[in-house]
Amino acid sequence: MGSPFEGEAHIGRTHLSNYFNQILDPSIKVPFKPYTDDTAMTKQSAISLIENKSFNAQDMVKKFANEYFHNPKRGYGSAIGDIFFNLRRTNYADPYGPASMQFKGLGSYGNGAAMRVAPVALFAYHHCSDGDNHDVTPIVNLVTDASKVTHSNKLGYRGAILQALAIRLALLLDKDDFDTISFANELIQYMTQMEVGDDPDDPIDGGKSFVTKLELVKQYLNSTEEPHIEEIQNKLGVHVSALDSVPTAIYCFLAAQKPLESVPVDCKFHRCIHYAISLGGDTDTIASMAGAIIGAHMGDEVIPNQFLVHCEHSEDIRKIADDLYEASKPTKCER
Ligand code: F2R
Ligand code: MG
Ligand code: MG
Ligand code: MG
Repeated sequence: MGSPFEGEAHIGRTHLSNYFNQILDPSIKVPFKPYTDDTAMTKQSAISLIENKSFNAQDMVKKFANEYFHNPKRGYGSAIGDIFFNLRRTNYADPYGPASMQFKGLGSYGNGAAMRVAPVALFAYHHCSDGDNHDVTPIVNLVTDASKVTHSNKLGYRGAILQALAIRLALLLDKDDFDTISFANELIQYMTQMEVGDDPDDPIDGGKSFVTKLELVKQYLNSTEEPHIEEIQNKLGVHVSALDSVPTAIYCFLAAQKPLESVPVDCKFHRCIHYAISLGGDTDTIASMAGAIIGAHMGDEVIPNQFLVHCEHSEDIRKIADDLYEASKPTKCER
């Protein structure tokens, strides 16, 4: 739903309200929304977990590559295609090799691992819970492995871990009432542990911190006034890097828990997606990540049916979600 606005810096309020009004009005015929790389890779992550009943790196990258070669025109990141070409050329011998060599060995810090992580997070939550919902080690390990096949830069895979931990927390929350600041604080605690030992003077990524971004999220939540869009664009970020988009998606989920002056909409799910798109920039990805978190929190029954009828393959995706639930029935987690 966010894809028609991807890359736009300013999206007019009336323009966006009209977009949603048309989607919600069954009598108006509007163009069907094809899914982009975000959904393409989310689908294939889920299908691989379903077929293998576990994470299989080689199978998952093969599925990503097959989907990409079937239709490469779904707005993929400009570097990720090289990974698929190299994997296919080497017959998928080393599923982590091509990603680790990108960007002169630094790896991608794009948000591509975070944007597709929902099935991995849901699978780990259900499959590896082992009666202990406090231990996040299984989910962190599984997400790291599933991310590094394309995103070996620590900012890339940590963004996926943060998104997965937000999905896990959203599943654990009370549906009607929860404290948004405590939610942010819990994520800050996990990311602080992860960032221990980072060199603040590292010439490449020194000082780049998810904790700093989450502190900003807290500041916005504590403020009585809604932050200006320019403030969010410039400080929190609305870009293709995981650092400049995952905390923003989490903020959209948390901000949408209360009425928003800029998005006067009663349905929380709609408010969240609408708000995420209104920020501009990487609209399809930020909206889909915010949607994954609010979906985990509220369940699929809150998604307006009129949204679903406009989205390509929404019926297939519902079936994949049910199959994922079955395939992830709890066992003791092995790793
Ligand atoms: N790519 C887009 N949108 C732009 C064009 C879409 C348009 N609709 C069209 O087709 O005309 N969207 C998608 O890309 C994002 C996910 O990207 P992903 O999977 O992380 O890809 P990639 O290529 O690995 O990283 C994205 C870019 O980030 C920069 N970058 C990453 N790591 C870097 C590093 N270590 N050094 C320097 N730059 C780095 C590069 O520019 C990468 O190309 C989502 O928005 C998805 O919707
Ligand atoms: Mg996309
Ligand atoms: Mg994944
Ligand atoms: Mg995008």
